[in-house]
Amino acid sequence: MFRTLSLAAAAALFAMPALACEGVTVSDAYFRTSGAMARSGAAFMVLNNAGDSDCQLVGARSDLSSRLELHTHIQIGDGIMQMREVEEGFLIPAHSSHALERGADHVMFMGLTHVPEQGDNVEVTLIFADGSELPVTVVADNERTPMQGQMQTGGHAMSHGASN
Ligand SMILES: [Cu+2]
Repeated sequence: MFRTLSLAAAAALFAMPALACEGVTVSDAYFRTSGAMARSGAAFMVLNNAGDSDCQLVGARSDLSSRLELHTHIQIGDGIMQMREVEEGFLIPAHSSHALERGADHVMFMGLTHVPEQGDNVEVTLIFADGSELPVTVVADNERTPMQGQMQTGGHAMSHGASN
């Protein structure tokens, strides 16, 4: 009887919607410190999903901070942007990508154990909803402008970049 129940439970687990993340890779990753005392920082990157299933990024960890959060920026009126934690994380659709970029979604490092120098490598482990993890190396680059890399549209991202 007990065994039958266990098998049923196992079957139910496998029947859950698949959110496989094995096809996910990261490109264009960099890290910026923020604030005069550089107490915090943020990582930006493009998450590419070559797989057949959607994937959800739900968290991250790093030796550089004991508290990493997934954040986004929202408009609170008059062109003012504010950071908010996104507890459900970020969707990376199958055969598509999701950009973490200045003035939008990012991985927030609250309270740094030390301040990385320009060009230093920051090791971050991304955690996905399917339980898998992806270690990525993010280069500290405080000199990078928001318009470098992927995003080439509009000028608004410029004014919000300073908060990160
Ligand atoms: Cu943030």
